[in-house]
Amino acid sequence: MQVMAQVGYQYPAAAGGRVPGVLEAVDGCSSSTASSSLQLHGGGMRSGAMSVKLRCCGSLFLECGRGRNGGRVRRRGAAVVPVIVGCSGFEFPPDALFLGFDSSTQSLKVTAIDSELRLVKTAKVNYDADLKHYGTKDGVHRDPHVKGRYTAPALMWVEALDMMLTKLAEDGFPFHKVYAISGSAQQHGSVFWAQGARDSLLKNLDPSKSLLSQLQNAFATKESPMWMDSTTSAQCHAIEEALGGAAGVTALTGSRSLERYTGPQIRRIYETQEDVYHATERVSLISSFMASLLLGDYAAIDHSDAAGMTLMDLHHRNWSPDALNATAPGLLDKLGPLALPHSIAGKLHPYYVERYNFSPNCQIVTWSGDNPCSLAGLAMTRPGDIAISLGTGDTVFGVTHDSHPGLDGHVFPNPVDPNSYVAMLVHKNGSLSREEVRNQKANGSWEAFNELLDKSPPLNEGKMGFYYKEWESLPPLPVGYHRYVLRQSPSNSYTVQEAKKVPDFDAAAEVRAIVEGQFLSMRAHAERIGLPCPPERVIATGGGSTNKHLLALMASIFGCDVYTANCPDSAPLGAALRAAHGWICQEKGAFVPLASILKQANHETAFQCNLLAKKGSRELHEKYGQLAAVRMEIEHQLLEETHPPQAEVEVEKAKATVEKAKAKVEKAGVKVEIYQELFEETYPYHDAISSGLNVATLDH
Ligand code: XUL
Repeated sequence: MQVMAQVGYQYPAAAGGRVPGVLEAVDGCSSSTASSSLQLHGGGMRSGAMSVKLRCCGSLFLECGRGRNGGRVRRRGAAVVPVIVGCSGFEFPPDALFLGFDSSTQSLKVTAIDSELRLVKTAKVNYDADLKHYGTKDGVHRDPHVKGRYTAPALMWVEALDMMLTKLAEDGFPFHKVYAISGSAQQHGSVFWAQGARDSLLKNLDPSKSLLSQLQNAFATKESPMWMDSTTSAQCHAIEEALGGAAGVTALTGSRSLERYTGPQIRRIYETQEDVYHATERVSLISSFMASLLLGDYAAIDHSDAAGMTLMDLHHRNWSPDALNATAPGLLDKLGPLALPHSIAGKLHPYYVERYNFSPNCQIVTWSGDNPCSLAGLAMTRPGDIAISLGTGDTVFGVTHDSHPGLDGHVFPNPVDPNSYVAMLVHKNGSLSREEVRNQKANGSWEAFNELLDKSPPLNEGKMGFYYKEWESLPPLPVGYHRYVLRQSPSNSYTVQEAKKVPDFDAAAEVRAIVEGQFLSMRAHAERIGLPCPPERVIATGGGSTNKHLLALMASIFGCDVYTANCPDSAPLGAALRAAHGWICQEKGAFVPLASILKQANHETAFQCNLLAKKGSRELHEKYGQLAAVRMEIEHQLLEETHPPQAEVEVEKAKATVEKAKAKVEKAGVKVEIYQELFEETYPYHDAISSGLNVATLDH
């Protein structure tokens, strides 16, 4: 087959000079086939377009760092830019079903779509309610002794899969029609597989037994660090220092090194539970962990989810040796290979064929993170749109071609288009804080909450609140509520000068303050990372997107129409679509653009969006713009007052030291409570460093 494609490309500024581009085939056609038939025009420019002629279609990588004689020029910032050449013209088998899981913070969900992209089944296992014996609250364990330490039991996720498949079987779900399965999972969380788990357990799953009963000894630690954890400031700081500071690590990996990110979490395990680290054969993300259960083997981590680890070189899409060195020794062997998000991980393990009657040809498409999968589920192919997910935490994301949007946000490869990126903001206190205010001011009722919201005027008469029930990630502020009444200037706008801090608001003002405050913060930070402002559309998703009152306010603040998707669970839906996408790419032996799959359906699909709230007046949008600027100033002040970065680092260093000492004491069989008391007493933590060491020495 001969394909002509016009390909746009960009060199990073740092690549500099006149560097001819060289195309390398990576996926879909072999290197020799591609290079022997390539004709390139336009190399040597920093950005532009070129014509590409090749005999097959597939994913290609443009390497901007080779000399004219073909020798590799190693220069700083040289990048590999994925170039996708698409195929179109295909049909899914008429009876095919595609399954998408979502192993989220609070539940395991599943969504099935048919060959016409219609939703045919959804189901859910809630961890707190259906798996009470793990004792989680909101799906997590909060360590009562270590502030900010959040974990979840890996076995709970295993049992949830057992339970989900049993549930589907009881409902008579036609497993034999499933052509491919993919999945989504909460990002950043990690699972530490024990030495030997792959060969002795995973590969030998016995269909007469549950997964749970067979994987009891599969983990080096039963408690998995997860995204809500904030105990790794010291590790983040050390990693950033090793990688050229905040700017250096962001340029390399697409994000700052953040507490919830997997690299710092692994480093903390290495520092505080060295025996666990050495007993680990493979570290999976939750996404690749769940895929491994289905595969009966270790599944690779995909490029999109890997971008949330502080370990992957975003531009070359490989593990960065510098980042690995800054994290823990021997880590490369424990991570395994990386994979393109649309790649096939392998066939479903025979365990599921025999136990549930799946087809032996059912394919596992590489799993990814929940935010990347949501982007697919919302069919976000237009760069002018942004998505806002109102969940446990709130996220804002959109498609971008800029891989360096700044320190506030995160950038990861687009899971359905390796030629673009996703820019994202994460506010940890989403519904966590909204629900707290609802419980305190509206008797736990959303109806009462909405009535109060409607009672208070737009802009809240200058009453502005900051509500952090848990440690916030953006802005990085500790638990606390802060309320201000702003002064109105003679020109009628609100200013930060003479803003008065107050202890409380009345119920209506409090309810408006939390919602306006959260949306203003999203708007201001979204603008800072280069997301469109105002966007063409906001597509709202997640649990909170069913509340029209919230969406009306969102439309006023963002200054555009707000849509919701036909199916509010965009992450498992996106995973199901990715299953279909990966399957068709495999069938065609080439990359198939997602848009052409979505275009196939000439009827209403699960991926259509509905207009829920019309944009407000332009004047109000502008006034909210001024308020957003004031909010950023106050955020800045709060950061300076409550969060001097160096003190925070000291705190975390001390915590890590104490934990390490605690682990030694535990090993020596000494009671650890004494230890904890000592730690609490020695707060603020500088002193804890020395007291921690003293106790450890004493007990030995
Ligand atoms: C993203 C993040 C959260 C989790 C929630 O960086 O930490 O959105 O993915 O599941």
